[in-house]
Amino acid sequence: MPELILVDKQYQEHIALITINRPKELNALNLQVMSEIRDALKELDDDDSVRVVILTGNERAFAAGADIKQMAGKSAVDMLLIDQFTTWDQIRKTKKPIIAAVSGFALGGGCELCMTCDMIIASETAQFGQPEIKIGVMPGAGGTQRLPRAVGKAKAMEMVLTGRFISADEALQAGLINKVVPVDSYMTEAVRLAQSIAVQSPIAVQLAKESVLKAYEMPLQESLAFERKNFYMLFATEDQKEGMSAFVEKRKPDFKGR
Ligand code: DAK
Repeated sequence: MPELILVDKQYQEHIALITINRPKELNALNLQVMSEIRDALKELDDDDSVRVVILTGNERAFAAGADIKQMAGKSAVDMLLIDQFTTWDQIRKTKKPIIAAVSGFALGGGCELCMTCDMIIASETAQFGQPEIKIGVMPGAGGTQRLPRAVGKAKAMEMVLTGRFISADEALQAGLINKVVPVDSYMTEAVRLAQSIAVQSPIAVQLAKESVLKAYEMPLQESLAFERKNFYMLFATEDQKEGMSAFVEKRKPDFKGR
């Protein structure tokens, strides 16, 4: 049983919720939290009743970064042997869409964890930042790579080199997040987005997610070829027949994920 996160497999129909639960430490991501998130995502990925996952913290903090107290005394060799990257890579490989519902601080590893998710819904109080520079290091879980792809080089460079936090509004304008809503409705908004994905064909959603991610990982010609194969593959599914028949018959499709 996880101790530092809460997992609700049936938060809503087809929607699971993972809540990071270290409120006193502003949800600092120690090794145990990250392993528990990884394990929960793997279990939810394997569960056909789940179609979308929401990852959240609490109103004050999504996560204020990796646990500085746990990292402070580590040597380079300790960090290498702990090999946190494998855990982060496994999270990135989750097949189902993950929506980060963010309020308060999303800093350092917390910001990187949001960016490892597929979409971000933020409350007006959310603050995003990569403040690692202020403690003598730099982002290590994708912050120097995913942030510039999301907000462009100039803003990413400023955030990474000065540690400045940006507000939810600035993050929205910069293209880092999907939507900003009042603090009392960020979970409702995340659920609304999750529901609009959960009604689609799960298999099409999975292949579409995989294809969009390739836009960041491959040269254009290769990712276009990848997209094409996934597109063809969907014509082998019952959901494609159902989706197109339903359109022609003017009814709602009933997707089974087959
Ligand atoms: N780690 C550990 N404890 C933290 C923490 C953190 N990141 N952030 C906050 N806390 C703890 C505080 O120590 C405090 O604990 P007590 O003193 O009460 O025991 C409690 O949470 C409340 O925090 P504050 O008293 O500081 O609250 P304030 O409202 O005054 O300030 C703050 C909130 C978020 C501005 C401040 O706490 C802060 O600056 N926190 C640190 C933010 C930060 O620097 N984050 C980046 C950490 S480095 C990797 C993957 C990821 C990473 C690295 C490698 N690999 C895959 C290899 C990531 C690195 C990082 O994230």
